Amino acid sequence: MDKKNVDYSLYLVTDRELMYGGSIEETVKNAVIGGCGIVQLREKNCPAREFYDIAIKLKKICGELNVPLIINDRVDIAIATDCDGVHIGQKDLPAEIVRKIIGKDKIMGVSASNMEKALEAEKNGADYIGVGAVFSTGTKSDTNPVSKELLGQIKKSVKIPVVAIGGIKKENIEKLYGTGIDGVAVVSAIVSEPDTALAAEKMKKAVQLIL
Ligand code: TZP
Ligand code: MG
Repeated sequence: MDKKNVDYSLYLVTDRELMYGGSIEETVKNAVIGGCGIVQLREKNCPAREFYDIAIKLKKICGELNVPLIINDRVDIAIATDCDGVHIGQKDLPAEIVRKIIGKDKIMGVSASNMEKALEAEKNGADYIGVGAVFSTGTKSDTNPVSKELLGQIKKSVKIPVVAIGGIKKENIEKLYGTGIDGVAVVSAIVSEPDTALAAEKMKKAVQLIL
């Protein structure tokens, strides 16, 4: 995996509780077949062993399909499974410490919902930033709203890729047009749909119109 060549345009974030049906392996596989270029394993309230076991299975699937697998929050699990990277938020370990732990070749994504945190994330070694919530979402409760204007300003102010997140659907994605973002990260718009591959395919087409 070359972290310089990651396709951030459609970024899948998992949540088993929101899946329409099927296994997490099938869901991820179909989402990637449908067009997701990167996958984040994000399972809240998941015991370490279970998290590890899922990560191992997804690593095989993502590896075969040639897309990076990123682990949310858990630096230990990212290292234990030798996944492609880790995604951390403002309540997780500090970015500069995570960078030291994982080394320079792994991908580190950092969530930021304001300019200060975005600039800080870049300075501390983030490879990309996740910016949101750009729309209202039922998937995560403690989100800060990010306006289209702020999203565009953040994109202009950093050199690393910016991925928008939060309530993004194929029906509202056009509202992000003109912000210059590098991609959108979605949970429910893909995993909660009955046909995962088709949902990803439609999202991919919609996102290509705004990038
Ligand atoms: N971070 C900010 S909003 C969000 C996360 C993980 C949830 C996005 O989920 P959805 O279902 O795409 O709104
Ligand atoms: Mg986190």
